[in-house]
Parts: sequence; structure tokens; C-alpha cells
Amino acid sequence: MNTNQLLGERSTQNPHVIAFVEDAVKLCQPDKVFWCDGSEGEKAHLLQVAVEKGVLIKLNQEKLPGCYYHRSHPNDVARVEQCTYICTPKEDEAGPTNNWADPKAMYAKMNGLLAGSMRGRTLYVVPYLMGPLGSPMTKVGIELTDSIYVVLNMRTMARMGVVAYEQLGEGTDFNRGTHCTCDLDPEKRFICHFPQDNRIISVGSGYGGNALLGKKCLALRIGSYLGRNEGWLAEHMLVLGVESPEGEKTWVAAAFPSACGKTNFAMLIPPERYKGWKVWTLGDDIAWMKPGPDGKLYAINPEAGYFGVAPGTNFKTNPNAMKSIQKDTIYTNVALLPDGDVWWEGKDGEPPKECLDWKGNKWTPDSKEKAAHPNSRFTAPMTNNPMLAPEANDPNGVPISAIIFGGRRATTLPLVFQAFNWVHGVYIGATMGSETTAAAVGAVGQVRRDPMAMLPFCGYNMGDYFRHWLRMRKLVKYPPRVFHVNWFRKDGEGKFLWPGFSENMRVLKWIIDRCHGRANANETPLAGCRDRNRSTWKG
Ligand code: SAT
Ligand code: MN
Repeated sequence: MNTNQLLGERSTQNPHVIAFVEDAVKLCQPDKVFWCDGSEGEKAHLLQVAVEKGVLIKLNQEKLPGCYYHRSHPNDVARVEQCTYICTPKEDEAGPTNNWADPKAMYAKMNGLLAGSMRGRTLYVVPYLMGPLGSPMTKVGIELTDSIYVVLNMRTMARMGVVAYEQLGEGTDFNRGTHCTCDLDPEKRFICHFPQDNRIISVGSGYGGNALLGKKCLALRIGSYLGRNEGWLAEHMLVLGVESPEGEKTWVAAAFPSACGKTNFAMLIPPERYKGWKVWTLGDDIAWMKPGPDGKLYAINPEAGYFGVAPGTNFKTNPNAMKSIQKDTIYTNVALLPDGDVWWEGKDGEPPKECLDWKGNKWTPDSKEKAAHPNSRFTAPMTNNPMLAPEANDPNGVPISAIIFGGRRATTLPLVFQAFNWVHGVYIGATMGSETTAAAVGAVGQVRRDPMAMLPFCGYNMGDYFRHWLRMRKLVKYPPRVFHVNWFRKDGEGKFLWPGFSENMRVLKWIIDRCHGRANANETPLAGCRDRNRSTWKG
């Protein structure tokens, strides 16, 4: 039998999944239904179809084996917070920081937009897990999408395929996600969440957090809502493990807004003078944290890949990211070189003499516009990372000793300080601010309040979210210590005061030492600061 015949055929008996797909088929009327199973053969097939359709361009396979290139529509290059809705029965449940819509009205509106929307197209059924197989924290999602680009990204960003049916069994407890690119009309772009139904409907965008429904929509917006009900936290945090020369591992979670260096911090390589110290990456964007039986707070990374910002990434700023994107990576909206390699502002070496920019236009160093979009991205499997923590697949997760909040602040906020206790830490996280970046549509560089880096991602009332954080203190006997950092302070001439990147190890080491009761601090009226009399920042 030709095994290819099985490609796209139904790969589950679960009646709830089948009913969900049948309903969508009735509504969207696709020409074909393709059930993804996550196999290697399927991947090869989908890549081939994507190339034939012009969705992906095959890159130079000698330089970048398994790598592909994608240009999104120029009007569809970032998350759209103004089109993102939390549809709860009562407006107050969504709170003042979210766009709210009545669920009934929004379902009706979405059904109108979805009706017949996949005529002439294929509906892909994408089963996926957020979290390691077998973890009690893991959630199952089924995303229905008409975008082969989304399928291929989901395959990298989540544990995609029949593995999800394994976790689900006969059950009906899965997130139902429907995604349709429609005609990419920004006026008809809606990213809708129905937390009480564990339901997501996204139309009119094919980009990143708008379309890869496991990421911001499920893992953060719906996840935070579930976490509040179930006694855990879904957070916009990287998780890293610091290993001392003696082999002691300390786990740290850190919340920074989008495009503020989470991937770089998660993949930090200590400077050479830190002999024997290692930093392991558990995750670079999202942490799910739950109280463990031993009274500590345990974290998993629900994702399986990195959707990282390309500009500024190079072998100096983030060698592990560079190593992670040499194979099996999808590049989106970067520049394309004549030899099938890719380029972006801030990559190693000189700018190319000529290339195609992210819109496909000829670009030279004299061009006024950037060659790569500031929010251009790479999608790479976490298994490419040489410092991937082996614990990334541990269903129990890792115990968190420190939580770090941080923003992008040119002024005011110092390099690092420590909260007096959990409640004070919640206050510090809740009052966080950061300058806006290209990760969301809108003005860049304006300070806005971004509590816990969750302003665009909290799926319910921000006031209730703060209450939930405070309440967590009762559920966790040994709460993590809480810190605030700012790598982005500038001097009078607009230059960064702090070298950042691997030098952040100096700050990280102090944080670790504080957690283990090994470092001094001065108690000031505002917070705990590093003791100037006893130590310097020389590392
Ligand atoms: O586009 S994403 O939401 O996935 C990236 C980000 O803003 O963090
Ligand atoms: Mn993010």
C-alpha cells in the first residue's frame, strides 16, 4: 500500500472532534478536509504544497537545510490588539483592559464571516498539545485553519499530531479553535475568545499570535482564564535554569513584554569569566505555573518552538538562537538574499549589496526602508537549541525560585531590585510599564502600563487577575522571590547604559544568590537593592 494514500485522512475516532470538524465543514464549506497527523511524511507533503502555492520559498538548502521563507501580507505583520476580543457573558468579566463583545452577537458575526469562507480551499484539522505529553498541566487544542503556513508553524510551535488524540482519549475537554484567513481585510479582522466555552475564532489574519491559536489565544488568554478557575498561572514568561559549577540548578521565570528580549535572556550564555556556569532554556515566551505537592511553584513551557524576533539576532547577541535557526526553520518577513540565504538588520557581517526586502522589492544599503520588517520572525523547533533544558519534556515541570518582571524603560527604572515579599512583588508586576514595540500594530516607543507583560494577553478582568496572583500566595508554601529588571536605561545621549545580553549574567547571578540566601541587599524605602558597600557590578 502506498502510505501516501493515508495523508490527510481522518486520524481520530473521537466523536467530539469529528462533530466539531463536521460543523465547521458545514459552515465554511471547504473543498477538502485534511486531517493532520504530525508525521514526517505529512510535513514533506505540506512543505511541497506550500512551495507550489507560493506560500513558502525554499531557501538555500546547503546553507539552511529544511528552511523556508514566507512573506505575509504587508497589512498583516503583527498582533492586532484593537481587533482582539474577550467575549464573556458580562462585560465586567473582561474588564477595563480588554475589548469586550457579547458572545451571542460575536458568534453570529463570526458565523457570518465564516459562512462559505473556505470555498475552493482546504480545511486543515490541526490537533496539538500545549505542554508535554502526559503532564497534568497539558491542554489539548484542535485548530481548524485554511492556512498551510499556520499548519507548518503550529507543527513547530506545539506538539502537533496524533499525540494530541492520545492525551485527549474519548474526552471532550479540548480547545476548539477556528481560523480562516478570509481575504485579509483589516476591517474584517477579529481575534475572538470565548473563555467560558474554551473556544477561539480568528478571522482575517494569517500572522503569528493572531493565527497560531495555541500561542497567545490558548496558552495565555484562555489559559489565564482556566488558571484562575483551576488555581494556576498562565504567564507571558520565559523560563531558564541556571546551573552552578557544583551542579545546583535554579529555575527562574521572567515576564517582559513582546520584543523586549525574552528569547535572548532565555538563551543567555554566561561570559567566559563565569567558569562552569550554564544557563538552560526551558521556554522563551510562555510559562504555565502550578503549585506542586512539595509547596513549590512548578512551571512547564506549553510550547515546543520559538517564534522569535529576527532583527538584532546575531552570533554576539544570541549564539544559541542563531544555532537554533540554521535548520528546519521558517523565516517570516526577513530579507531574501540572491543565493537563497536570509538577512535582517543586526545580523552578523555587513549588509548585503543587494537583496529583496520583506515586501519583495529590491533593496540596497541606500534604501530608506528596512530590509526586514522590525517584527520579522523565525519559527524554530526548541530541539534545535543546544542549551534546551532536558526538563522541557518533564511532565512535572521545574520548581521556580525567582520571578523577574521587566520592561523597556529609557529612564526611571533601575537595573535591578527585589520585592520585599510576594504581595509587594505582585504590586511591582502590576505597576510595570514598558515602551511599545513593533510586535503589536501601533506607535512604537511610548511607555504604557503593561501589568506582568500581560496587558494584551490576560483573558479576563485585570483586577481579578491581580486578586488571583495575591491568592496564589495561599496556595504556594514556598513562593518564588520576585525581582524587577530594566536592561534598557539610556544616558543623556540616548545610549544604553547597560551592555545587556551575556552581561545580564551579573544580575542573574545576584538574583540566584538572593534566592539561596547568599547575597546581600540594602533595604531601601522602595525595594531591596544590591548592597553597594559589599559588592560591585564588575561581576
Ligand atoms: O505574534 S506573537 O504574538 O506570537 C509574538 C508576540 O507578540 O509576542
Ligand atoms: Mn510573546
